[in-house]
Amino acid sequence: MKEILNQFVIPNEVAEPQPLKIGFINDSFIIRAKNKGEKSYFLQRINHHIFQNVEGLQQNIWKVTNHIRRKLEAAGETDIDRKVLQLVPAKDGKLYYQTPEGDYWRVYVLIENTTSQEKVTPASAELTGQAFGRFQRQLSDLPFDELCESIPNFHNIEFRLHQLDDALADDPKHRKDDCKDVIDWIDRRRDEMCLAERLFREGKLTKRINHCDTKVNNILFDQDSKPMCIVDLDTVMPGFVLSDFGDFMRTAANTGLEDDPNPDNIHVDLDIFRAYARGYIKEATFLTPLEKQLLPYGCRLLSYMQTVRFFTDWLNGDTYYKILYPEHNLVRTRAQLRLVEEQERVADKMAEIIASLS
Ligand code: GN1
Ligand code: MG
Repeated sequence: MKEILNQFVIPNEVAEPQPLKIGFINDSFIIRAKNKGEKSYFLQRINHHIFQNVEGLQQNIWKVTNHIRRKLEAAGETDIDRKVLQLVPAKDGKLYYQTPEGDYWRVYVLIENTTSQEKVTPASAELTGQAFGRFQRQLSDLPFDELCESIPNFHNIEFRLHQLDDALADDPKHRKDDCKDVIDWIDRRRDEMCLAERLFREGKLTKRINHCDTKVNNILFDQDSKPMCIVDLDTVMPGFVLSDFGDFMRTAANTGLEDDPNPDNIHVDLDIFRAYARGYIKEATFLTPLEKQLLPYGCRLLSYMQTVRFFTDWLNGDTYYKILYPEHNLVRTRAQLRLVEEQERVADKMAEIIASLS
C-alpha cells in the first residue's frame, strides 16, 4: 500500500489506508491526514474487468471535474472543493497508477463532513432532482463526444437486446424454455423501446453527458441534508438525458424493491416522481421540448433495459450481477418487468405532471 501511495502527489503526511465498505465494483480506502487541518484522501482500486479502458475512464473524470470546477468558479461559488471531486495525479503525470501486477489505482481528495442517504422522500427527491439536473447543466456545454463510453454501449438498448439474442441463441443453462412468457413480453416492446436510438440516428434527439448511475447514494449531502457533490463518476459518459432521469425513477419511484419477490408490491410512487421531476426540470434549463416530452418514456426505457440485462444474465448463468440465491436474476427480471407495466399504466399521469412543470 505504501508503495502505491508513494506514486501519487500527496504533499502532506498521511496515515495507513483503511478499507471502506462502499460500492460493489471498486475497492475503496480512506487515507486520513496525520495533522489536523490538512487534506485526507480517498484511494480506489479500479475494477478494470468492468472498466476496460482505464485511461479513457480517468480522462473522462478529469475533464468533467475540471469543467464543473470552472463553472463553479465563474459563478462565484464558495467552498468549491466540497462541490466537485478532485483527482490527485500520479507523480508521472498520469491520472492513475498501474502496479506491476496490472492493478489500477487512483486517488481523490476526500470531501469532509458529508453524509449519504439510501432512501428518498418527496422532500429529498426534489433536492436530488435539482442536484442531478444541475450536474447535467454544468456539463451541457461540454461536447458529448469529448468523453468516451467508459463501458461501451452501456445504456444502448439495441446493444442490450443483441446481447439478449446471443444469450437466447446459446442458452448455455437451458433456461429459456421456462421463460417463454418473459421472452414474448420483451419482444412485444422491442420496437417502442428502440425509439430513442432511432430518433438519435434521425438527428432529432441529441446525446449529452450523463451520470448513468443516478442513485441517491451517489450524492454527498452536507450536515443540513443539502446536496453538496455528485460522486461515483465512473459511468459519466455520453447518452440520452432519459438515462439519468429514468434510472433515478427506476430505483427511487418504486414502492417495491428492485428484486421484490412479490411483484404486487410494485407501483410507481407518483409523489417521488413529481418531486424529482420538479427539481430536475428547474435546473435542466437546456432540455428541448422533445426531451421533456420523452421523460416518462425514459422511465419505461430504463426499467425495460434493466429487465433485459437481468434476464440476459439469468440466461447466461449469472456471470455479471452478484446473486444472493439461485433464482435471484429471474426474480429481479420479473420485478423490473412489473415496474415497466406499472409505468405504462400511469404514463398519462406522468405526462400530465411533466406538462404542468414545463
Ligand atoms: C449495477 O452496482 P451498482 O448497483 O452501482 C449496474 C447498473 C445497474 C445496477 C442494477 C456498471 O450498478 O447499471 O442499473 O447494477 N452498474 C454497472 O442494480 O453495470
Ligand atoms: Mg454505484
